[in-house]
Amino acid sequence: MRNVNFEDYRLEDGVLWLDGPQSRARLEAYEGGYWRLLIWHRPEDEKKGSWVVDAPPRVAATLERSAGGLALRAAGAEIRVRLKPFALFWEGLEFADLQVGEQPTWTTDAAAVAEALVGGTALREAEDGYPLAGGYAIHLLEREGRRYFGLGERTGFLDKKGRRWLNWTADSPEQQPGDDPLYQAHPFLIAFDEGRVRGLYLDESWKSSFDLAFREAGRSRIAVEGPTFDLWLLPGPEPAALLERYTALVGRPWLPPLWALGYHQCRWSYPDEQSVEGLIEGFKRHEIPLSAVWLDIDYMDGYRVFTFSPYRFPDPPRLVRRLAAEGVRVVTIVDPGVKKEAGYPVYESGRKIDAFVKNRREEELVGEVWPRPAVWPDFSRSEVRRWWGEQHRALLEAGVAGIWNDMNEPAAFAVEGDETFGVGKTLPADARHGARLHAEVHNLYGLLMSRATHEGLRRLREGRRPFVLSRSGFAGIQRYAWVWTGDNSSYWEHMAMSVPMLLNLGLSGVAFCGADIGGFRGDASGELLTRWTWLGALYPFMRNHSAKTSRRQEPWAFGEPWLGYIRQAIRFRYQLQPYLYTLAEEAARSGQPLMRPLFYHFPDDPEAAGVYDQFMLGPDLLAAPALRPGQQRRLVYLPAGRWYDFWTGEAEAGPGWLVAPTPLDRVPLWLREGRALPLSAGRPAKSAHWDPLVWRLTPSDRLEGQVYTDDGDGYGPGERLKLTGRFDGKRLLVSQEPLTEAEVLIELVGAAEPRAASGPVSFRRGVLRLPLRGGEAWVEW
Ligand code: MIG
Repeated sequence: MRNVNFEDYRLEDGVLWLDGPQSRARLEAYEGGYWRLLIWHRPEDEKKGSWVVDAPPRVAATLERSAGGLALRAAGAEIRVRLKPFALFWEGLEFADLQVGEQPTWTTDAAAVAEALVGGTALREAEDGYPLAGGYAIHLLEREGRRYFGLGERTGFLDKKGRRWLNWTADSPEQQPGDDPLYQAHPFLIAFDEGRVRGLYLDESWKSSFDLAFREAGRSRIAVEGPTFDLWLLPGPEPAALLERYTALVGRPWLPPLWALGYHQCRWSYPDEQSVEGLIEGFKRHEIPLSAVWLDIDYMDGYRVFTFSPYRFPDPPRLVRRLAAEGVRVVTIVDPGVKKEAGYPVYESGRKIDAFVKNRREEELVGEVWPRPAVWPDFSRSEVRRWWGEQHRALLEAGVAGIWNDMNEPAAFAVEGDETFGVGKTLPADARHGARLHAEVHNLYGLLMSRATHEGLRRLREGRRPFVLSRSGFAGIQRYAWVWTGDNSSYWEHMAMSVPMLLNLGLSGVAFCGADIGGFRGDASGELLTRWTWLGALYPFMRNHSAKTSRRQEPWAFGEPWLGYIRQAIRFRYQLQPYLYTLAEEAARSGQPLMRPLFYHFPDDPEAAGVYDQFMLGPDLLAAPALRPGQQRRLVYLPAGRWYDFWTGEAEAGPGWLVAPTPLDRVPLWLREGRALPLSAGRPAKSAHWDPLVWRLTPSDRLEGQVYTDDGDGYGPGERLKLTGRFDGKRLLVSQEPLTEAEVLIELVGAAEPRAASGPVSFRRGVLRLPLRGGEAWVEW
């Protein structure tokens, strides 16, 4: 690696251009306080575009020379640059020591790039420690007490400092605590210093790495193996502001259909019609609500995507209708691998448009995955995405409501030229996507596949919102798909790890995500499944899923007493729907995650920043799940303010730690003072016009709550209902606006028997209930 320095500079149209012997660079300012640093070498990269960024309007920066270098200002923000040795100073972050690969790998000749990047040292070194030979690297000087968050889906705890993380999507069939990378690649890092956050987004799809004070305690290193270095700097200072900015850049989720927020049941596999019907019977018999059944790979005819086995699923539309009558949807898996077989329409029509990825000799690249032999669509081309979207017609005509994209890292069991067979493979980095190398497109494969799926569903299911789940993804995946965390196991450790994993996914813009409840591999137990279902009731995506080789883990699999607790947890999920849906609408509007670490709302509380096994669900609920077998109690940290036990109404004053009991019939939850939480009666609802609507609140001097309501699907208008209240120590008065025709109830936790009230009062398990009539209700003590 050689150091990069710059010798000349000029300001042109408010953009700073830097020139040096090895590289050129540009520093641009954008509306919203963003800066973008682009470094390149090949002339054609001067115009480098982006696969995901929707750039806001550029603003002209002004330049001033100072003793230490250059000061660039735009819209109240400032960044300082030193040319030699190159350094950048921004928002308390200091970047220095910019390096370029010893043997620059970039040339205009794809074959030469492939040789250098792939055949040569780069990838091999990458495996044992990833120093990344080609490309660029920049260092970020460390500061004591700094924490790092984001980076998408990762093993480990909440703070990502002290390890190095690779961005290279990979199948990870047996996750271990130290594994990296997993299925997703999110080159988005949040640096947290004393309550203030800012973001770094490396807009590069090539393999990249973030070494966070690992090799050297004093500095971190961001490296990319491609020909350019494209870094966006995003100011906070609050986490919510940063998430809003980041998702404005890479995309926000769409408002999901309401049913997607319900409980999902999956298994590899429910292999035939009878097993699906038996499953539905089970849910009915045990009085457990259910939103969707998922069909894994065995529904297909010989793993041919977009087909049903004619023997096991002789009449899919009839099955879907029977399930619909019970309010249950069907979601089917679709893998990218297409069976290479003459006469198979998906293969034939794909070949007609030259849809498949090529090898280095420009022939169709052949490998094996579930179908053998298999070829892979090149989703980097828009005509291929369109063709792929069209293929969904067959499934949608059968009535399928959502699509599950798996194996899209892409995963392979075998590829031509490689004699070994086994899981964990991918396409060769020198495979061709048109003129591009797989090395450039690899990390985007899942994102682009989900995009094709999402856009196809939008076109083909007119007037209904798409639902797509994806295993792989890149920054911005939330625009097209929800994400689940892949093949975990039925370990208590994996349940515990799901909390920081999902929190960092949320902090990386993926608001809708979940882990397989009960664990995918291995054998669950009644207790594990109970605890996991209670935790999963708070995941943005709640799905129980298990592998072929695992013991059954449907809600009733372990009998009583577990079944009773699991039923309660799933019903509780439905009770939470109005709140979840309101948060979902906020996610679609401003990119805020549903599950948030404590520091998200309490950035100035140093104790909160370290908590990895508790979280906020939206701004109003704090959860501290039981994560250990036999657990009777656990430590809980409550940040500043008053908190009310969601179940008993008992009040606690934060900041401080308490020891809370962890009975099996609930997940420990606290309601923030002054908030009114919208709930439902706990049954699946056909629309988000909640009836009855239940406001759960605590007696505080000022109360506020909101709920988003609409048809629950489609693109009709929505409305926010607001609840406000006051309590003067004697009298509580609440009102809702606007009024609706639905029945509205008030639930007060932590209240004593009242003296008088505006309507009939009932008491149950410490909760006082009364109707809200004509938009108002009052209670007097
Ligand atoms: O090679 O479709 O992560 O959820 O059940 C395994 C079968 C392929 C991996 C997914 C898992 C799914 C399984 N798949």
